[in-house]
Amino acid sequence: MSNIDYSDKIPNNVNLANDRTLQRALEHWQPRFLDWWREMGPNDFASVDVYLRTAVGVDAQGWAHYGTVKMPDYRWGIFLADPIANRTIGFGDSFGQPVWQQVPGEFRSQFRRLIVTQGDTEPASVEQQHRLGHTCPSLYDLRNLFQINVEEGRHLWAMVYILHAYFGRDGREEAEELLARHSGDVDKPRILGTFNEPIEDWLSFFCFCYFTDRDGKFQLKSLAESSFDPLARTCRFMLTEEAHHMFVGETGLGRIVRRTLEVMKEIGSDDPEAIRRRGAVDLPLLQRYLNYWFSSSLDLFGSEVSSNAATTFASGIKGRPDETTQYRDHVCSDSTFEIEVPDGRGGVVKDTSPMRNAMNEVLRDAYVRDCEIGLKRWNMQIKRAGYNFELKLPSNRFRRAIGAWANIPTDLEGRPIGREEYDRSLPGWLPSASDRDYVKSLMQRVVEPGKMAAWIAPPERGVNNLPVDYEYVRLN
Ligand code: BYC
Repeated sequence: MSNIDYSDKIPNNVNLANDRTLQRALEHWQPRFLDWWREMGPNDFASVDVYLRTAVGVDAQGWAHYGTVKMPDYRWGIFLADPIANRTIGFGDSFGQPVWQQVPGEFRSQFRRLIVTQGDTEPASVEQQHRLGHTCPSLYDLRNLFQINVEEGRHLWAMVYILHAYFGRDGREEAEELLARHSGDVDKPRILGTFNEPIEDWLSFFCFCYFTDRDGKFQLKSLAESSFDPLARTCRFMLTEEAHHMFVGETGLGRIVRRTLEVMKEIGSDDPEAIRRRGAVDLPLLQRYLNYWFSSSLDLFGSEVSSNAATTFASGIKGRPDETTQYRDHVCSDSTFEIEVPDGRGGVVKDTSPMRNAMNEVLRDAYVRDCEIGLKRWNMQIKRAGYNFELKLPSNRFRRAIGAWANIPTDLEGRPIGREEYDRSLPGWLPSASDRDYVKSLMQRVVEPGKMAAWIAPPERGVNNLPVDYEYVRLN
């Protein structure tokens, strides 16, 4: 196992000290990163002590080391998963050949585009969550938010390392740009749509962690299959951290459902108004938030049929999640994939695409199946409590802004409908202004150790075997 050297200015397991030029370039970027963190990160909490996990090694024992840290002192570093001996290319035209330790010149721009897109999402999410700490429902949740924030910062470091180490001057310029674009900025927005959506309440935050971080899981798993080995190793390690972000989303939403069911039982009613009078989140309201964040996150997979996707698969740049274990045909040069597209007359028609061009859709399908797992769990809770309500994912076609269904009005089941009917129905399908006002009214900060806001149940257990009422953040 490669050890991480924490005596270095930039902790790393890539022997940075042996490459003075690269080390100097990254040490030059480091204060800019810290300036960005101070300006765009959870800066109002810079002086508080947070119980955080920091990686001290990339194997199972080393990556989860806990301690109390002030966030600006977090040791953001560069950690690659250990190399796999004799690894070969797992998919595409060069299947079976040795993986690359450098970027082949002919694939440079495609690699750069994907690495920049991946890197752009990481600081974007920190910017989106910039002010959430002020309205935390508990110290436990506040700590989880900060853990996610520092790790997204580290994921930015992961991509910046690859850009600096393998893309020369272009890479250094892209690394600067990653700090210059900002979520929601009119002139310099983040690259992908969802990362420009504001996250101003914790219900949105939990939905983001559940749906958007899960896109992160699928994209990172695809890049972890890459023939460019340093990128694959970087993404493999990022995935260990990403799992916690999805855990926060799934348990956060599950705790909201649990609390709502408790309130429904107490008042003996499922009337949304009555539930709101008790300060909880009624299930139809939750459903509208799920509709919003799920449909936004679906766009992150790109178009159903994409020549970019075909090229990156053929070239060995980006594979499918678990390429080796989940698929038998790793070349996909003559297979096809069936997709449903609008027929241009208000209906739906089946179309057949070469498999390579449909890789975004293959990923999206796997993603949707993964999203369904949490809903099954929450629906089980609801059913066990004796209620008839079922949370559902809307159709893949609903409210899309990218791909074949972009701007085609459909209902939640994906049936094409007229524009007027769509506009009329939307307030029932997505959070309305009054829904958002209500959710905002719930966002009162609770910072007494062990106490929870009235709209969310406590977690089943604390962090790292500590009790739920541990003081995870010392606000001094
Ligand atoms: N919004 O052929 P197309 C994460 C662009 S999340 C705006 O359809 P392609 C995280 C696309 O960029 C994971 N633009 O798609 C989660 C392209 O533009 P250019 C992030 C969009 O290229 C939470 C054009 O449309 N990682 O880690 O096959 C917290 C045509 O593209 C959108 C990645 O995304 C959109 N939604 O695939 C923190 C992996 N969708 O280049 C972190 C890297 C598409 O022509 N990225 N476009 O100007 C990729 O693999 C691919 O770029 C995409 C798009 C899957 C995003």
